[in-house]
Amino acid sequence: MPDHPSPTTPELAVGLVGYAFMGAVHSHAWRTAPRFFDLPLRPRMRAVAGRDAAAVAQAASKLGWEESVVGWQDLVARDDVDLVDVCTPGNTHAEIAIAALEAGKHVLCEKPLANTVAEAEAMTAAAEKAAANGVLAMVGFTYRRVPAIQLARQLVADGRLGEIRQVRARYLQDWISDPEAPLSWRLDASLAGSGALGDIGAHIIDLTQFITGERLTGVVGLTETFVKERPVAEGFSGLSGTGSSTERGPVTVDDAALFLGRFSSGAIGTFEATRFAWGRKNAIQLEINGSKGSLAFDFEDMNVLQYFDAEEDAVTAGFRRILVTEPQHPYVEAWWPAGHGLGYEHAFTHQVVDLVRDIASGTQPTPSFADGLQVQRVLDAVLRSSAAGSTWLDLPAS
Ligand code: 4PW
Repeated sequence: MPDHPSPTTPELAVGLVGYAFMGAVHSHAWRTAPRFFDLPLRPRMRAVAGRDAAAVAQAASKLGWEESVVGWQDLVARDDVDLVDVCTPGNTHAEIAIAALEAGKHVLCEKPLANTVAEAEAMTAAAEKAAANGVLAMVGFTYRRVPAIQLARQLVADGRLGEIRQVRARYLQDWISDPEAPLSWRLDASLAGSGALGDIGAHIIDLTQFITGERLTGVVGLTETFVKERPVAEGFSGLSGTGSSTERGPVTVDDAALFLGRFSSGAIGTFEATRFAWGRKNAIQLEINGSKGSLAFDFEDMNVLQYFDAEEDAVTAGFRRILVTEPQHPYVEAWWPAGHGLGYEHAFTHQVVDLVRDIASGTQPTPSFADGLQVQRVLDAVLRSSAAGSTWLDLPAS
């Protein structure tokens, strides 16, 4: 049996910055992608960078990186790294990504692209300059790579929904519903930029635009912070952790964000992002109504896409539950037999597959930093609209 991937396939040496929840799932993706997909470049998990020498060394061994490095600067400066994968809080994205691009490294950057529009503009300018030299950048709106989401986009593009009229998008989690849940970096505006809005609302902005092929042209927003102070966190892993009982600190981001939006086609949408929806763990619920039918998706049942065809006989018409696990469905052929289903981590693997293929062929990966900047403008407008008492704000055409 030949080795897979073949040792003669040229290498793509990867350096990861950050090794918490996102760093772990990205590590899994880099390790898994070449084992299930034929790739033109062989990802090599060269080094992971972090601030604490002992912790980053332990992460390297646990997650499968050859070496650990203290400080992202040393990683970016290395000649034996071709791509820098940025999995740190948003306040560091611009500095790391721009330095990496200037050093001639391809970049994969977690979402939202940045904490401010100005940072996202600087990153996009750096990415556009680097692209002229064949150095490519992608922002990690990973849920695009869920097979059911890809299928939804295909159905819309094929005209199966007709003219898009309404979009209903909710991203619901509950991990801070308890007022004693500790302060994570995700609740600190200086690190995260915004709260539920940027962390999870950014995904539904990207997803609805991706599926419909439209851009938001204006929004009106309403945000709220229900719990203003929380125990200072001692340790955080994923979305849970412990807090000290004595010291408390301020929550400086939105706990929940609602907004209305208008799309370039004239379609209208409602959006909701919250981490206070008890019982909803990672519910990305999308519903799209067109002149000829509807689509519905819920990430908590992520292998399913619901499709209603309004042209069917009314007597038997109804939402069709499409199990998106057939080999003909996007990405699925590389995995398991029909019906065996994929999970959260597979979308990250698909993201790596597409990025590696684009780098090998010199194609601009999507979503690009320019796409990330456009989402950042929407986030910024929602916050500004809310602060101004929920007034309508138009977005620049881009
Ligand atoms: O999809 C979400 C992410 O973008 C995850 O549920 C957690 O929130 C981790 O980061 C964000």
